[in-house]
Amino acid sequence: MTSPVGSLSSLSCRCKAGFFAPNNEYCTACSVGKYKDYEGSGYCSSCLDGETTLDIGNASDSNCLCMTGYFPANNVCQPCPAEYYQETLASIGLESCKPCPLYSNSSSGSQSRDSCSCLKGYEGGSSGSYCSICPEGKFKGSVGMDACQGCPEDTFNAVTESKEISDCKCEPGNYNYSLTSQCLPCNLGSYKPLLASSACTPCPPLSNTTDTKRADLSECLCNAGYTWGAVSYCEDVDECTSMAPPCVLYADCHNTVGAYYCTCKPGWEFEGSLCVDVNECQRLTAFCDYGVSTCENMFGSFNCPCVAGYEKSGEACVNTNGCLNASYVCQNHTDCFDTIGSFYCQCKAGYRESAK
Ligand SMILES: [Ca+2]
Ligand SMILES: [Ca+2]
Repeated sequence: MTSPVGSLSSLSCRCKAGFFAPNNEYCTACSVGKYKDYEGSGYCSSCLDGETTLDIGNASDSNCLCMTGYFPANNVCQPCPAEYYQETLASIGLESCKPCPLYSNSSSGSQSRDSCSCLKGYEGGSSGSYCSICPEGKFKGSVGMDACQGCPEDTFNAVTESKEISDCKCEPGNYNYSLTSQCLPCNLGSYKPLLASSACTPCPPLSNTTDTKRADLSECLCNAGYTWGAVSYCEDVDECTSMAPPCVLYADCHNTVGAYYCTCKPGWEFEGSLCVDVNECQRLTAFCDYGVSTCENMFGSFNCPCVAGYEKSGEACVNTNGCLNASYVCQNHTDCFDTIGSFYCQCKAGYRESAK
């Protein structure tokens, strides 16, 4: 405070430039952002909009400098444009506004790099970069430094830089249930190979899956009795011609679509799972001519052998002409006479039986 020589009281004192006297008492320095460029009473003036001072007690408006976030242009302080920031006083021009780091932006007049926020689809602080791309399987729908969010359960996005949760599609093996917008596992008998919120595809005819949530056609397995085929996805297995005969000994195999069955050969019948011989003689199903033949059981069949004195003629038993087979038995001068089942010799006329 200065006072004219001989002043009688402090009221005669005048504040120096850069100082003012609130309530006309002691002189006080103009605060930051203000100046007073004359000696005497009066108040400090504010710097222009966008300007401030480095310290207090400024005596000239030349001490008013552009604030952080502003730069001087045509003697006026203007805010740095969006996507830039400026963190020092006394900037010298637009070039003192620095661009935000890659993948971030700011509002105009930003005062520090911290005002730069990662764009949608980018997260802050990971992998050494200021902002990093959201990797596959994650998204970020807001501007800011927070981390990318993972896709919801059973969903995935196959793109980077995702900004929308809607990029998350149902993973293979899952489909989008329209009522709840949730991904649900494909039902038994269906599959879905795509990363998409689409429906599951039914397995081809005659095939099925062993579990839900299947992603590939190859998990549609042919039903029992069918096998993967050249014409249709699943075709009948001909079990009868397969490497291992499916029927027991003495049985015939019959193929059907999707199955097969076995029957015992003629003359054989099932006893449990085995085919055993039918005893046609015991069963009285063998129609032998019992006057001239008997019944003889055989494996898988039977026989009707002729009784003594009869012989087979085709299927029938006929009397054996004993004279044809045994003519040598009758001596000279005898005639042979055939009988049913035998023969006898008789002396020709004029001869008599000699003594034995
Ligand atoms: Ca079959
Ligand atoms: Ca038999």
